[in-house]
Amino acid sequence: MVVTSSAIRDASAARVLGETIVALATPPGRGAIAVVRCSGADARVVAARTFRPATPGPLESRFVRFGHVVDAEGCVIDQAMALYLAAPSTPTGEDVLELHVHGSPVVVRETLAAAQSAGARMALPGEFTRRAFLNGKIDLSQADAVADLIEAEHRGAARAAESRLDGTLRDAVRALRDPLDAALEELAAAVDFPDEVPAPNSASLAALVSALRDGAAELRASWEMGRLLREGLSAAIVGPPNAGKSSLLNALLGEERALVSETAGTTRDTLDGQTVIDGVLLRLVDTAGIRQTDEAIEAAGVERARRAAAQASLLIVVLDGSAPLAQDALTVLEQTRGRRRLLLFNKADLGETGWQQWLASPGSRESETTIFGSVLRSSDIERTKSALASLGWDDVAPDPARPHLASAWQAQAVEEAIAAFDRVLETLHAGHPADVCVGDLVEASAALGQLSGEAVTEQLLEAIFSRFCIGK
Ligand SMILES: Nc1nc2c(ncn2[C@@H]2O[C@H](COP(=O)(O)OP(=O)(O)OP(=O)(O)O)[C@@H](O)[C@H]2O)c(=O)[nH]1
Ligand SMILES: [Mg+2]
Repeated sequence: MVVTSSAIRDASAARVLGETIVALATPPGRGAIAVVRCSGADARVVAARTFRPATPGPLESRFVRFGHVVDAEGCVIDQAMALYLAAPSTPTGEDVLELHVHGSPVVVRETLAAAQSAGARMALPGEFTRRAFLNGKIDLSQADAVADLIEAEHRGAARAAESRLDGTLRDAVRALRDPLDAALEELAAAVDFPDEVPAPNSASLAALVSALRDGAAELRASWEMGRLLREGLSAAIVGPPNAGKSSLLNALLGEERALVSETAGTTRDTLDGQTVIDGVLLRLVDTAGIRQTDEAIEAAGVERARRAAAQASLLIVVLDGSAPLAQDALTVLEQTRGRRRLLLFNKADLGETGWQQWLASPGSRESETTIFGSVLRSSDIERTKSALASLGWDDVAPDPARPHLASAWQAQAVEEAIAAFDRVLETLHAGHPADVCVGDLVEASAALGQLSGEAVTEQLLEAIFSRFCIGK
């Protein structure tokens, strides 16, 4: 069921906003400081009962005070700094109290207990952010962005989340939804007051809907980029033994991650590493050299290599370009044909027999990304990185600042809007009057509204806020 955000806000607000919540806002464990955060109407009461300032006088909003945290009996738990923020200009829109105590698990536990005796209850996962949403501080795409920002493991993902937090996606959605809602209002008026308001012109409505559909399709296309920025790309390094696969992994990572030796069959198991190219996370997997073998452990390694290759979105096929291409090399080339792959003919410093053999073979006539070089040369590693970027993200460097979809529920909402736009266009092209389209236009508007949180289901709210940890 789709309901408006104000209805959800009213219902949920009545249910939860009365209570004051508390949680540890910093990671659990030991640290220099830990921040225990309270939000709700009674934050001031909690402050009065748990914090004793070193100098007399009440806490003032936005001023940090030094003092002691005390338990229900008035016994000192720890020295602390207290920051009080008065509603409504706070992250949650409610009164907020932060107690900065020493980062000791015991102190944290006792401070949380003191806050609970003072009237607060433990927060549920994501409840602080949920309150920010319910109080109109952020929209849903921003709430999702907060979760992404916390989860981000590299700069590209963090910058993408930040830009959505800034509202780039919300603004892009509004640019579609505002004209759509204006058209809907006009249609509704014509239906309600046929004598006073002229029926809208079908041709101009069709032109508008067609432009909105294009905008929505552009957003849909941005999902690919959003996913790339968030999850990165998996690339398996495969090839026959001794070709230089592990040397390539080390060079790309800039560290001696994998063992390298002149003995063929050095790598037995798969090895992971991560690097960032053009702001995109590349999840690399080095694998055992693929060849026919009777040796049980090596065979198991080869099996794992095949599995890693099957799961990766991109393959880096490393071959010895200096020596004649043996059967193992030809088999790997054949078995990875048709996959998104980069062919790296390595060991150029030792010769080019294998490379020339490849150039003379029919396979080389397919247009493929191919490099002849040496993983021991930094210029060739740079060429390899550029080649990976153009293979992985189609020559267009992903731009985190561009509006983009970042999760499956957003992609689904846009998909629903596009389907509704298509139905409207079909109806209009079939010559039906514009007012027949009201239902589909409402659906399109509701689908887009989900992105900004202006029309959302309880189920969706649950799905989004359950992604958070307690204390966020
Ligand atoms: N001269 C030269 N030697 C290289 C080059 N790349 C790798 N090597 C050497 O080739 C040998 C094999 O390198 P590895 O990186 O272990 O090869 P691998 O493909 O991981 O081998 P396995 O794990 O056995 O499948 C090592 O002695 C490397 O130092 C290169 O471009 N030029
Ligand atoms: Mg290796």
